[in-house]
Amino acid sequence: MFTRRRFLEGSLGAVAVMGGCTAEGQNAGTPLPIPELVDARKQNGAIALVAADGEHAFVPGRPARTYGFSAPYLGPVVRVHKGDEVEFTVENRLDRGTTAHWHGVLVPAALDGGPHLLIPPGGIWRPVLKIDQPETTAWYHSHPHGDTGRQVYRGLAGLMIVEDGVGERLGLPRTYGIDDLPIILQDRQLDAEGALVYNNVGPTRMMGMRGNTLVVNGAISPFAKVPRGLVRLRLLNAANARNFDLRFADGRTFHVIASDGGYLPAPIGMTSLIIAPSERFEVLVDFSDGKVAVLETAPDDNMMRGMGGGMMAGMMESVGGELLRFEPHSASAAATHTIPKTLVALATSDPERAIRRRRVSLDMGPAMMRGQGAGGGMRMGGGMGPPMGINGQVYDMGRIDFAPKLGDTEIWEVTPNMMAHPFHVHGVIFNVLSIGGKAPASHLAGGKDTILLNEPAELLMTFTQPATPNFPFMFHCHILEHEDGGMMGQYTTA
Ligand SMILES: [Cu+2]
Repeated sequence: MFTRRRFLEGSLGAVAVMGGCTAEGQNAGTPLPIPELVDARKQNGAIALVAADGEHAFVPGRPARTYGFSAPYLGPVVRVHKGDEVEFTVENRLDRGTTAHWHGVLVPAALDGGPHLLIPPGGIWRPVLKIDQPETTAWYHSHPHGDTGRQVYRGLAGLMIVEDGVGERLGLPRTYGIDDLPIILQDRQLDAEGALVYNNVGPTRMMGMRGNTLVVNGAISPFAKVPRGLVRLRLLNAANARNFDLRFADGRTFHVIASDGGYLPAPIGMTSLIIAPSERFEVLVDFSDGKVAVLETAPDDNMMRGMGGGMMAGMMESVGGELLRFEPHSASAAATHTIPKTLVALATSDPERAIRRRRVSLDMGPAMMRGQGAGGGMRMGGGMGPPMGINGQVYDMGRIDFAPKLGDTEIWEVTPNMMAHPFHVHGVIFNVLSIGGKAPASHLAGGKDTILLNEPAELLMTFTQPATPNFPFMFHCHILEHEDGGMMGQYTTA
């Protein structure tokens, strides 16, 4: 269905011909790039990140202008440990303001790297993060209001690993770059010269920036040599807008062991997995049979409905095909062959503890045009085009939308409009009580910070991190063009 040939024809034909290197069967391909691992404990608890311009060749020999954190594109994998204090130094060598948001890391809002913590060009930001949460895969990315989509698209993102020793005790694969692999999934629009194309108008504005080319850790259709045994993939969807619908070409079962907030109670065998922008899943894949295995994605069918949405959807890229090929070594035996039967019991959260319910409507199109709510209506969000908002209101850095108290437990009833939206809340790990009136699928039943919603959902959350009017937490759609367009709100816990 999604053969390599079709992928090349569908998404890369022009570039491939010009590159002259992709005749089927002749191209050894690109090795999967493995970002540098920076472990805070090996750096005396101090980690430096420099946001700067770079050059990165998505298509070999055709460098594109990019951004990166201490790298030409993307950034190092940063490993931190529960109980430690880590001093970050984030330097901005770009010609415009940026931020570094620690997505999925529970820290006070004044250290969270949201839009209120803009680092001006030439500036340096030094947050000290106290790491206090269970083992998980998080990430970091820039988050300046109105420019997040463009900056992340250019490369300002990286993976972050929080460790507390549980994975080691469970005997999970943990040799970085060997049987523990960072897998950063993105799509990019490349022109005939291999350069990045970005726009935020028309259909892109409405449905988010999508691309004609699938990339993994910045490489097109790379391969990874893996040991014959269990390999752990830390999957991150760092695309601006598209969902990936993952499966192996041979239909093999893989086991989901963790989501955004950490481990699930037990591994869940699956043959396909949808991962929305900013979600993370850790999966175990068994390569003991020694056969080459191809990870691929179906095209993304999350497009706008109604009001000309169908016509606009037809103008959008929706690429499916090969993401990454795994080639097991015949000589290399893996350290791990056994999938644990159980992992970590879920932290029980009792809906009875909730002291209030809030309604959150993710609005675009008619809901915004009608001007529901004060300050909504035709007011423009960031960028060009019709406004987007939450509860009828375009995001405003000076307005606090919700003000729960520290320690409160609440249920948020979140309703998506016009299309599915990946909803993200800063400063909490929440539990999904229901989606469309039903309990969530078991791989979505653990701690989450982002959930893809095509139907109304109930999210249960307890506020443990301080947030003030000067430094509030964000909640928003993680389709970055929706966020930049105003589909974002903010809350305090003072
Ligand atoms: Cu959205």
